[in-house]
Amino acid sequence: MMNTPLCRLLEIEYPILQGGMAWISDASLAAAVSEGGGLGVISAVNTNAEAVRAEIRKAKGLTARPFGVNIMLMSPNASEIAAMVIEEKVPVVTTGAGLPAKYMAAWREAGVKVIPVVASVATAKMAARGGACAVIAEGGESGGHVGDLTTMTLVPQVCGALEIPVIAAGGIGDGRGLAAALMLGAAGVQLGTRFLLADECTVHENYKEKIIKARDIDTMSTGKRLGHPVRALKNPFMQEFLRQEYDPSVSDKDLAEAGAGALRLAAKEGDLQNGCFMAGQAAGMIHKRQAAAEIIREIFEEARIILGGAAQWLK
Ligand code: TUI
Repeated sequence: MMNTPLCRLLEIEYPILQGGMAWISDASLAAAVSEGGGLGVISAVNTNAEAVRAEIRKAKGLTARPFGVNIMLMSPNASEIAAMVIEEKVPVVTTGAGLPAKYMAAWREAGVKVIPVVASVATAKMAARGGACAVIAEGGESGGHVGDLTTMTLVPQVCGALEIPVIAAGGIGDGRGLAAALMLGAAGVQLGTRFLLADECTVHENYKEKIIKARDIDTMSTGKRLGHPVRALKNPFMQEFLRQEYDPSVSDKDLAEAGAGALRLAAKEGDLQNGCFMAGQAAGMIHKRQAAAEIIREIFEEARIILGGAAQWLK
């Protein structure tokens, strides 16, 4: 077991959150992570409030431990999902791609613990002032929608600016990453890519195989022109998207349309040509399938040894 301020805040055994991954993080994965002592998170990005409610109820049937829901604020269903999580008494909400200012009062009143993902110090400070109980500082090594800064530079700066617990995300794939994050001042970590290979993760087999085969240099980010770059594994879809991004004859609208639906094709259909296989740079260090509980246990054991030996360099 570990005991960081985040463990106490969220009532979890290990300070390890599972990232909310659109089309991927369902009740099966979230419940398995929570049962393993971390915080599982159901993604509410790709669907409407009733479908998310069904996943929440399914997760409640699989675990009595706390779990969270991730809301992507750019999603057209964000406000109905924001209301539904209160009805379902979801203990923790994480948010991405914006700040949840307009929902904060209702969530706080209902006792929901709100943990926004941030990619800069300014956004982190706004989140803390707005009543967040912790923030996830996500570096550009992460998969999906990414910010500019690296985890190594973002996390200590956010930790230096806030009083509330900071969770490090982006580029963390094992116990070395957890130990390093704690050294940077974080109270915990969030991992997405590693949990793609959890036995309980229902993503398409082709997605899992691509992660297993990925090398360090096999992700790329595209879409900066649209204001929200996305990191994913290199494949024909990503190469073509990059080509269109640099083609001035392609309008922003056409470019955005070229991206729509590609994540679903990857996650649900395993479409190797036309799918967008979002993944972080940690994909290169993730090679095996395991139960979610075993992933958490292994990360903790690795970190325990590293942290225990950390004083050896001191004279
Ligand atoms: O949200 C993510 N990662 C995601 S969302 C997603 S779904 C998607 N699908 C297709 C295209 C685009 C997205 C896939 N991956 N991570 C959390 C995150 N939030 N990263 C960066 C931010 C962020 C950015 C700006 C948070 C707050 C923010 O505030 C803006 C401001 O005004 O400062």
